[in-house]
Amino acid sequence: MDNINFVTERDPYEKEFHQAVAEVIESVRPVLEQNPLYRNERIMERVVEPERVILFRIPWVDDQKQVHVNRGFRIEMNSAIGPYKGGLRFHPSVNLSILKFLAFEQVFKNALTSLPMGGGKGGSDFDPKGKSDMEIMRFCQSFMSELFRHIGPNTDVPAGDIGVGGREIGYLFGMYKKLANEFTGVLTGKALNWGGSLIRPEATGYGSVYFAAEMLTTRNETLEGKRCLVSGSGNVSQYTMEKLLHLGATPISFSDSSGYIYDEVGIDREKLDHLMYLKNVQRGRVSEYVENYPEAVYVPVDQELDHNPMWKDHKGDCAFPSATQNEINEIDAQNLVTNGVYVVSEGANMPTNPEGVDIFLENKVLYGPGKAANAGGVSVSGLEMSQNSMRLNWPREEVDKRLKDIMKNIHKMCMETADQYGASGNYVVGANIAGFVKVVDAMIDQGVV
Ligand code: NDP
Ligand code: 2IT
Repeated sequence: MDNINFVTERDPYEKEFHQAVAEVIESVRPVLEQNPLYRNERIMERVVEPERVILFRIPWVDDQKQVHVNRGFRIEMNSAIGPYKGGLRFHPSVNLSILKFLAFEQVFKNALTSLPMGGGKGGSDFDPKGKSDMEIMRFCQSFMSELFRHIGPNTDVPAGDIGVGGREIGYLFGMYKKLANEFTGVLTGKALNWGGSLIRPEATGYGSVYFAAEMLTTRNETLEGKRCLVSGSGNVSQYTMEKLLHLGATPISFSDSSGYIYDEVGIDREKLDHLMYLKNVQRGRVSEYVENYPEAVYVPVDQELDHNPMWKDHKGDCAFPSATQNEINEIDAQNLVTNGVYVVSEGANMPTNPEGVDIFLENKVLYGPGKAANAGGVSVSGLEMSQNSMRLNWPREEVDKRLKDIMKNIHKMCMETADQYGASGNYVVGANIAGFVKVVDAMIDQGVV
């Protein structure tokens, strides 16, 4: 039970899921060795098996009256410490393996927040790119017309992820409310005037920067003056850049799946506002940025290359991978180290492959793995759930302070746990063990169910 074979044999095609499980198994091996109870209770076998997987048909009609069929999923992974909680991803690459890896990571991430949330993830292989608002609405309504019977404010509370932002949460919520005949906090990431929380849109990016700042304090440094490579250009990336600016750092890049922008002199407030308009209102591509800022360069990236030139061709101090899984392989990790990067805070989920992680650790990079560094998003989702239950709204300063405190606490917990297991400075070991122990102890308390 403490090697990955039993998982790969059972589900041979789920390679992203294997990757996520293998990392946790590796980290928690000393814990299993010290606690025979975990082995006797078959805890590893239990924790890798989702409590429930829901798979459904999503038929919808496009603007040309053509019928399409997509596939919908919800992985209800683990409810030992609270209702299932985690985002929905709409992207053509979505499949069972990707959602199981995300749900598995979510279980331990949510445990680290110290809020009462279990783990889940869902979504569809639907591609929102190029779709009209009405097509998005019809798709979301069809998706929710099946999902609604499986979720609820005390059962399973979805939110956004890639391809699911404020617009989609609105359409999903409207359909849920109609079908359930109930106005309730069943989704997070809602707009402010109908139950959303201040700081939720900002939370993942802000949290990832707060985590980087905490890691830097261990070397008596701050983010002030640091040059930061950021990837992605969506929700997480944008608010990562915003918080970097607040703290006196200089973001110098961002990207999408077609290529990246490098802006040598830095992306300032005005440029970031323009990017936010370009992405969130015009729903354009990052290549269009150079039309307004010709001093920046746009570099198209061939996804088939064995490395990403954004991580190779530019010097920096910090990297904030905030696009998607496995965007940094071992070549990229080595290139980053060679270019002087010594802080990596993962806004995305599992953006670095295992060989890349080893390179960061061998080179003493301050490396914050996604399940710790990007936990700010789901933390403020948890705070949105609390506000919904109390039927009140906290002011911006209050939510931001709570977010900052949670990120500090996660950092401390990871550090202390790593120290305790002889792996000082290794946030991967710290995060995996701290999250794992909390969840599996709750499972044991609750019996074999
Ligand atoms: P968005 O949809 O807002 O943005 C996604 C960004 O990543 C886009 O720039 C997109 O480019 C790029 N991207 C997506 N897929 C790929 C791919 N296969 N190759 C290259 N680039 C890609 O999503 P978010 O910002 O919300 O999510 C980004 C990451 O952060 C994900 O890993 C997500 O799981 C994680 N995360 C998100 C949280 C949240 O609260 N939203 C919380 C914690 C983690 P393009 O437009 O070309 O597709
Ligand atoms: O990966 C993640 O933590 C998210 N997409 C956010 C989940 C949430 O429930 O806010």
